[in-house]
Amino acid sequence: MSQPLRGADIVMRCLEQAGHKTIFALSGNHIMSLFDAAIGTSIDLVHTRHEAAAVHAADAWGRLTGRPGIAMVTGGPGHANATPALMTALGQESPLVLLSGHTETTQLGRGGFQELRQAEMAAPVSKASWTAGSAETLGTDIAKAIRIASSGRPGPVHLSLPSDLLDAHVADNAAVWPEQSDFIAAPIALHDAAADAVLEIIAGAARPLLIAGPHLANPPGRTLLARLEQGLQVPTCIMESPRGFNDATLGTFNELIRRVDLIVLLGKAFDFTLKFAAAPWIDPACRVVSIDPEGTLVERAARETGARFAFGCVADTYPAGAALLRRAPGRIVDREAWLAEAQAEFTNRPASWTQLASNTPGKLHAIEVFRALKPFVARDPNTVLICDGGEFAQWGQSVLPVPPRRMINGVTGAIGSSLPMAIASRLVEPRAPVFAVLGDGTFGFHMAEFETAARRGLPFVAVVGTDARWNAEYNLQVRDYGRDRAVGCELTAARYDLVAAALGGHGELVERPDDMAPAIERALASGKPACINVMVESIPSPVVRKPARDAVASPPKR
Ligand SMILES: Cc1ncc(C[n+]2csc(CCOP(=O)(O)OP(=O)(O)O)c2C)c(N)n1
Ligand SMILES: [Mg+2]
Repeated sequence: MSQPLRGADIVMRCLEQAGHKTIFALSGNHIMSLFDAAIGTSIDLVHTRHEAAAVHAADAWGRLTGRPGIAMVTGGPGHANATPALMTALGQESPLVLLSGHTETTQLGRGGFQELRQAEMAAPVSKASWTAGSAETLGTDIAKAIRIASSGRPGPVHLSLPSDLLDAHVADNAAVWPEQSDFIAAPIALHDAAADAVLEIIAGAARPLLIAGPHLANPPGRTLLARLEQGLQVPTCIMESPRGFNDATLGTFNELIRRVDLIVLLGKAFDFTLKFAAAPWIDPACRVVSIDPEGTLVERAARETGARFAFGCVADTYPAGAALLRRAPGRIVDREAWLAEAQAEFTNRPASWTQLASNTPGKLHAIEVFRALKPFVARDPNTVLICDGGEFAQWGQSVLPVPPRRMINGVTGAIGSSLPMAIASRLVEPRAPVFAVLGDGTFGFHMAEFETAARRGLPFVAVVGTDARWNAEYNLQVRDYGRDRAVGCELTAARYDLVAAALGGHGELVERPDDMAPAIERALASGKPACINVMVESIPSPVVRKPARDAVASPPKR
């Protein structure tokens, strides 16, 4: 009496039952059965104009909801297009599942259509990557992919789905349906004794600093950090930029970190962003604690810091934070002055910035753009702010407030994800403004997504700084090789606003500071995906130093 199901129906049913009802997709031969199986379900296929865009959208979905975003692409070239976008998600520790169609298993090794070693291709940029082996167990594959993506340090997972398995008919009673518990991994707790040991080390420090990894750059993560700051009397920050100590959001972090005598890494990978905890950036006597979901990263911190390594423990970040807070009462040293000192460094911006303005008629200084945008970002706590790209966006990251839902392209420094991310953001957040700030070069990566957004009625405001240049790289050339050897970084001051309008969105061209705020108002009121194309001076990104070097310095090499 059981109805024969296709493998594709099993996949869709499992996703639907687990509550994954939005799938960012781009069609192709190998996955048309999945499109067909979505009919009659509550699953919404949001189809994009490039496979990487589908992955970036799923990445934003994961960061904003805390549950894996789902991307679905075809095999071979579709998978090859999607794979690079996994790197951004891996760096930002964002949960997502990439489902890629795949050559029929019967054609493997025989020159099958679009045959490609897909699992191997995605492996270096994902937490796990494999090819489904039977139609009956597709449901448990889906559950496992979701479980791995969301457990421990979140991240992207890839699962290839051979098209013959998707087309195969499976008797309902032959299918292995996953249990609810198959979708969730049990968290790794920080045990009381370990929490007490960490608290004791913190109590013995004069100037401790807790540094969190990118997966805490979301509302629950920021809330946890605020509670830890008060409950442990330790300043906290998130390091999620490839600029490391020069992250424009962190003010004069360079000055602060020099004075720190204990770094507590909470789910923060020990890596180049920390300058490997080396002198002169960090006091050679500064001790290090690592609490991390991955044993290999605790081990790396221990090996890199040697005798300065004070303690290490494998634990998931949220339960670890909760355990520290639970055990803190009675074990805490009051550090009001140190907390205020750290806060002053984080919020430190050169006083001279209030005077900064454009010297070029018809062009704005980046800071003039963000001065105008600032009140719009601050207006609603649910606002989503996405910062993407080179020098222009760095000014945004240092001038704009950080709403709980701020996303940056992240540790990998990979530019180009912001327009697809804005699409996913609007699907998650129906009302509050969604802003993306990006450079003109970066705009080109996924500008066709304006068509996706307009087609789906998903308004957002993209503020594009057009300096007719890949300016971040141009600045590296000027610094390292000299102005006369700058090559290959020039663009044109193209009318990206007209591109947005042509694709069904709203366009604004801004050439004077006074026109910025009204353009934002009109863009928000348009109810469409909008591009505010701002002609800007080509200037280096800000590096905040104090007090003598209170100036715009050249960017660090990336
Ligand atoms: C995927 C990827 N390609 C290339 C780079 C190198 N890169 C970093 S910033 C940048 C320039 C960005 O130009 P634009 O978006 O115009 O911003 P601007 O620096 O001009 O403000 C480039 C090419 C990168 N980080 N990621
Ligand atoms: Mg540019």
